[in-house]
Parts: sequence; structure tokens; C-alpha cells
Amino acid sequence: MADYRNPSPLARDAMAYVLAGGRGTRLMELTDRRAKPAVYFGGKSRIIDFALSNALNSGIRRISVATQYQAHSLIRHLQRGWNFLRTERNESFDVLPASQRVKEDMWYAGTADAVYQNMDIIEDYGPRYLVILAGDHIYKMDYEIMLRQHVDTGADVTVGCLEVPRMEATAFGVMHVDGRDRIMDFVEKPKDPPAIPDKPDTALASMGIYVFETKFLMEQLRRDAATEGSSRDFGKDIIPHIVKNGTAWAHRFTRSCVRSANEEVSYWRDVGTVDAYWKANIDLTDVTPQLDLYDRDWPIWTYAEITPPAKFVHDMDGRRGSAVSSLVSGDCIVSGGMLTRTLLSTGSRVHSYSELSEAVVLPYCTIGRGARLRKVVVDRGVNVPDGLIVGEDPEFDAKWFRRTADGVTLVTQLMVDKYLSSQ
Ligand code: ADQ
Ligand code: ADP
Repeated sequence: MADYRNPSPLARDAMAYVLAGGRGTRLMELTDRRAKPAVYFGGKSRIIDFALSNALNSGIRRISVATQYQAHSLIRHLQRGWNFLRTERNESFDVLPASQRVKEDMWYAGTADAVYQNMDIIEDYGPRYLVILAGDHIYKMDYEIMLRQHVDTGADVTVGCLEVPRMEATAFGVMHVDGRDRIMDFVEKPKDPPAIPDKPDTALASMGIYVFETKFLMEQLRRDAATEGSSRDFGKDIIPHIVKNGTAWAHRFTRSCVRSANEEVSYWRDVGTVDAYWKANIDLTDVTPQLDLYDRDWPIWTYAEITPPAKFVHDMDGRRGSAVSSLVSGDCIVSGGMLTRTLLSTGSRVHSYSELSEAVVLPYCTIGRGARLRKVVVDRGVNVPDGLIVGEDPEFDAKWFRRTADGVTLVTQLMVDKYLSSQ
């Protein structure tokens, strides 16, 4: 972990620029009204808290967040939870919504444009390095180590990367590196991803994390903005251009990327689909999950309301009102009901004779008497009616709710309302 008494000169000279404008369509109704980075994760946090906490824990004290799609709840979260960085301490925190800058009617065309349109704001602060981050991944990473590598190699750009199964690499930028990890070739989302030599089933994928010297990036953004036909995107335009015409190095995401890591393995998840999202949340209920949220050396900061403690009350038979292998947040009352491998976010109520197993329940839900929910994601604020059973009859689940190929059912209030009005 970065030493706060002696902050590293590289991190102190860097700005983290978080791209948080993406829609995340594969999360279906979870991102109908909020951007993917604002989706809740792990009971108390939102997805963007991971990138922001990484920046903070790495010693970075200048942070900007570019927002676009359905930004309201994201901006509200950032203002409530992350607005503590102070100009008078040479710190800064800026939320940069699209369509306020270059031209009033212009949204960010691509990820590079989301930086280009705010060049003047960045240059005003004058950070020497820019750490460009995606706001929609779950991981812990010390960007100071990446900055150090960037300076040591003298690269024009350093790209964070990890090994993924080759067939999953179609969703990523895929690179080919030489023996010293200099990037020789980079293709964005290839249909037939090239394998790592000697590892035919594996490809080296970009994490969408880049380190640049600010001056160099600004030159590239100006050049790209003047290039006919560019989509103004890091993965499609900026990075391939630098790989061809400059020096690009890969920074490998391994366990040693977090100096304090308690984890046995390096953990990084996209949680871009309902299945991946459900699984990553439920994995937290393992006895020793791969992602340790209780790691005091690498805290995941968030905005969280001050709440009374979670409370468990037994039902009339004196049997239920319990949780095993479960995470229960503040202001939850389990008055009867049994939770197994379940994650209950802030402010939920679980009533008598209900049973929840492998359920991810977002904040402020009510689970009615006798409801049985298995392998579900319940959106924020859903009133699950008494006696509703989800996760036992695939046909019923698919008819009224959103059932995935892996058998996870997503339940929103709109779906519940439709079901109830049909009864
Ligand atoms: P993608 O997964 O396609 O590829 P992209 O849609 O470019 O990701 O979004 C990257 C980040 O920028 C996300 O955090 C998203 O929320 C945000 N974003 C998207 N459009 C934006 C906009 N117009 N304004 C502001 N923010 C925006 C990228 C790279 C790949 C790499 C993967 C890793 O292009 O090379 O492999 O990320 O996930
Ligand atoms: P969060 O992401 O904090 O959970 P909500 O789920 O409450 O936020 O709402 C997500 C977004 O949808 C917010 O921007 C909120 O203002 C908006 N919203 C919530 N309910 C409605 C509604 N009934 N009609 C229109 N917008 C809504």
C-alpha cells in the first residue's frame, strides 16, 4: 500500500481519469436507469468505488470522472461519497458530464473524446501523468507500480493487461508482446483472437487501463480529433496508432499489482452480464472469497448512509430469522426468514417464513412472508409479494422475470407489478 506519510512522487504527479459513461447493456434492466459504474456491488459499494479506491490507495489525489449515460444516480453517489478531495491540499475531484463542454449538443463520441473534450480542465491542474481507468470493473490494483513501470521503460503508453481464455478475448483489445512485454500488435475486439505463443487457449487482453504523460496524450488526442473517420476511442484508434508509430508497453496484472493483497490470486472481474454480476456477488459469501472486502490495507471506500445495525428476529415458531454464509448490510431486519449464501444490501426487510438462497438483494427491498427466492438478483426497492416463488420453475421465471441462460433470475419492481396485475 502507498505510504501516506511519504506519498510517492509519481502518484502525486498523476491524475486518475475515470471513464464512467458506458451503458453496460448486458446488465439488462439493472442499467435501465443507472450507468454500469453506479450499479451496486457487494452490499454497500457501487462498481465505480473499486477504481476510485484503487486510485486513492495508490496515492493519487487528483481524480476526474467522465459521465454520460444515465448519470444521475452515479453523480449523486460521487458527490455524496467522493467529494472530500480538497484543492487547498493540491487535490481535486471533478465530475465531468458529457455535453457541457466543447459544444452544448455534443456527447462524448468515444472514450478518447471523453478526455479530449475536457483537455483544458486537465491541463489547468497540470498533472504530469494521466492514468486512464474504466469505472466498471471489480479489482484491486496499485497504479503506482504501473506508473513506475511506465517511467522506467520510457513508453509512450503503458496498457494494463491480463491473460484470459482465448475465446473470451473477442470482447477485449488483444495484444501481442515481445519477450520484454513491449506491445508489437494490438487489435480491438478481434473475431478470432490471436493466442499467446505457447499458450494456444489464452490471449493477452487489455484491461482498458492506460498510463500516458499528459503532454503526449494531449498531442495524440488533438491528432486523432483531426483524423477523418476516427471513432475517437482509445481501443479502436489511439492505442493502435501508438503501437504502430510509437512505443507501447504492456503492464501485466498479477497478484503483485497490489502490494498489500491478501488474495491468493489476482482478482479482476468485468461483471458485465447478469450471470457474471450475480456470481461475483455470491462468491463473496464463500468462507475465503477470492476478493477480500475486509482487507484493511486496501479499503474500498464508498458513500454509505449511516444506518442502524442489521437485526434478526425469529418467527412465531422461534426457528427462523437467521443467515448463514451471508452478507447482511446495515438497516436490514430479518424478522423470520432464512438466508443462505445471500447478500442483503442496506435497508431491506425479510419477513417470516421466507427463504432466500443465493440471492443478491439490492438496497431497500422487502421480501414478503413465505416468499422463496433462489439464484436471483432483486433490483433496488422491489417489494417481493408474499408467497412469490422464484428459482424453482424456469418457465414461470422466464415468463414474468428476466431469466438468463445460466438460470439466474433478475427481478425488478416493474416486472413484479406486471405479474401482480395479471393475477
Ligand atoms: P469496452 O469494453 O468496449 O472496451 P468501452 O465501451 O470503450 O469498453 O468503455 C470503457 C470505459 O469507458 C467504461 O468504463 C465505460 O463506462 C466508459 N465509457 C464508454 N463510452 C464512454 C463515453 N462516451 N464517455 C465516457 N465514458 C465512456 C475497452 C477497450 C478494450 C479493453 C476493454 C476492457 O477498448 O480494448 O479490452 O475496455 O474492458
Ligand atoms: P440508484 O442507482 O441510486 O439505486 P434508483 O434506482 O433509485 O437509483 O434510480 C436510478 C435512477 O432512476 C435515478 O436517476 C432516479 O432518479 C431515476 N428514477 C428512479 N425512479 C424513477 C421513476 N419512477 N421515474 C423516473 N426516474 C426514476
